[in-house]
Amino acid sequence: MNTFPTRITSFAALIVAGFGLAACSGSDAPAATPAGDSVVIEDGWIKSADEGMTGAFGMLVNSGDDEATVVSASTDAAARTELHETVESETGEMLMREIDGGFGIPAGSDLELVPGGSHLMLMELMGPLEAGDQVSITLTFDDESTYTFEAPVKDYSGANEEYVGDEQDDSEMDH
Ligand SMILES: [Cu+2]
Repeated sequence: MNTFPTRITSFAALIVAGFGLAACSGSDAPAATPAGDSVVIEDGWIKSADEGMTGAFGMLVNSGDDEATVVSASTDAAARTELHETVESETGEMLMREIDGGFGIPAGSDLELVPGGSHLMLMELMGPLEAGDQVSITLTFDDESTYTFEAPVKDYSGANEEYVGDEQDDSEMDH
């Protein structure tokens, strides 16, 4: 028995099916919106400072359908930028430290970066940041997308929490 014609037919059907899948995948299964396109900052600002380090604040708003997680941040104004949270020590002192796992912003919700709470920490400032200056900051998300915004520098007397890495535990700085 000769099955050759049958094999040809099924092989051709497979090819057609394969093309069909390829043609459909673009429209039927769109990739999730990058976090960097779903998140914006509202009322972003940076505390003025002559040197050393300072904080950046604002409301991160996520209009996307998925949780967005900020995993790192950078700016030309500082040698490095960390994501900080503020916690209360056993003695009731407010201390800030790098947050584990980044800043999570729930879908359709927001995360407030405020003095005394979570914030971006600009470390090793490249120069003085004076009220009225504009600083560009880029956030990177866990899906590797990015979002860059401009924030004004403002004078502010608070946000002086002690940094855990400063003197309490020098090993915190070695990363
Ligand atoms: Cu900090």
